[in-house]
Amino acid sequence: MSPLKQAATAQTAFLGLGSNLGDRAALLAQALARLDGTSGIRVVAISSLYATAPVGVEDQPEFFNAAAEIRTTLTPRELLAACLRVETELGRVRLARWGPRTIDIDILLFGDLRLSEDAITLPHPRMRERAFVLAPLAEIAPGLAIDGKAAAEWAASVDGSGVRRMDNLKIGWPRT
Ligand code: GSY
Repeated sequence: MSPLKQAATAQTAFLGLGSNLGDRAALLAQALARLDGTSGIRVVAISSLYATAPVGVEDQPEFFNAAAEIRTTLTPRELLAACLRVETELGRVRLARWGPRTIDIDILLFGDLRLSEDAITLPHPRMRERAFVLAPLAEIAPGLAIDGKAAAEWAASVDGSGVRRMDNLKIGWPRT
C-alpha cells in the first residue's frame, strides 16, 4: 500500500527544528520530547544545537536550529499533523510566513518518498540550500543520500558562515 495511506512498517524520517522566540533551547527540547511521546513516533538521534543567522527576513532574532532522526509508523500526513500539533502546543502563532516563531518543525525527508502536494513537499524543497538545515542534518547523518549526494556534501556546498554549533548547550534526550 502507498506510504501516503498506510506506513505499515516503520520508516526513517528526518526533521528540521528551529526557534527564535522565548527559551529557544528549552522549546526545541520540549518539541522533541512531545514528538517522542506521540504514538507512532520515536526519536532516535538529535543533533547539536546551532545558533544561526535568520534567513529570509533578516531583521528578526537569531535562531537556534537542530535536526532529528525519527522512526515512525505514521503516514507523512499524520506526521505533519503531529508536528503542527506540537507547534501549536508550544505557542506557535502564525503571524507572518517568514517571521519569528517559538517553534518550527519541518519534515525534511520521509524514507525515499517523493511527494508534492499543497501541504507537504518531500524532500523539503528548500533544504538543499539552507546551511541551518544541512549543518545539523549532516552531523547526525553525514552519508544520507539526498538527490544522489550525501548530506555532508550538500552541507559543504552552501555558505555556512551564519551557522555556529554550540558545544556548550545540549538538547536533553527526550526520554530522560
Ligand atoms: O524554515 C524555518 C524557519 N526559518 C529559519 C530558521 O529556522 N533558521 C534560520 N536561520 N532562518 C530561518 N528563516 C526561517 S523562515
